[in-house]
Amino acid sequence: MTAQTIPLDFERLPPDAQIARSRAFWQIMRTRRSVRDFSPDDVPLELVENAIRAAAAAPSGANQQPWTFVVVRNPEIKRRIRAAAEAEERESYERRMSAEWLQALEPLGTDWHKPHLEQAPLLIVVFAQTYGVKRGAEGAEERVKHYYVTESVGIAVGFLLCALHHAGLATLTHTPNPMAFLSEILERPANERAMVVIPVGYPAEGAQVPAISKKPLDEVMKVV
Ligand code: IYR
Repeated sequence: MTAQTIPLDFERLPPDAQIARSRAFWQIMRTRRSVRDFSPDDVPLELVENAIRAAAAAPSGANQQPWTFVVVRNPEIKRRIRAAAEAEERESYERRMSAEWLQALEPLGTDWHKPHLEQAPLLIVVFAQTYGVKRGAEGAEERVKHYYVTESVGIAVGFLLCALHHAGLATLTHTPNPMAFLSEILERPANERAMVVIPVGYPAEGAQVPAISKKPLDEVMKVV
């Protein structure tokens, strides 16, 4: 069976428009920072829906789109996520993480306290579908192999962070370790594994961020 095709929807832009757009996008993205100090102001759900629509447009292995974005607005569920994350993080910071790791995190000033998990008006918890599930001929559940799951979800999370920032929202990528508690609290099925918790909202008045910088282009780009 050969693939069905449709005409590509693509507008070739004039070169100067391309330059202008590429610069404008860079100028937007260079101001993106991880925020740990959120205002309690609520976020219009449509902004989040549109950002998740953009994330879900990401390429994925065999176009299997192996992701689920759980939007948590319920304060009681946020509270439970914070409590469980802090319990794991406390164990990590006090026992599991190596001295080298703790030293690498020093410029960020992070510790096991995660008040932002409750302060932010919402959390997006991104789950990776490690395999798919379909109904077989006899109605029994069958597993469908998924390909490049981690890469696919990573790309979608990148799209999501860009979209939220572009919409004027602040985000944090939080990766409590281990993350199994998220499947329990959010009652996700056995084929899903939590990848990242993204608090979303507006920065608190006077929010501070670490004084860190990005590597210059010549350090990160090589042309051959
Ligand atoms: N997951 C912990 C530790 C942590 C690890 C890295 I690598 C970071 O860039 C930041 C934090 C936490 O969320 O605090």
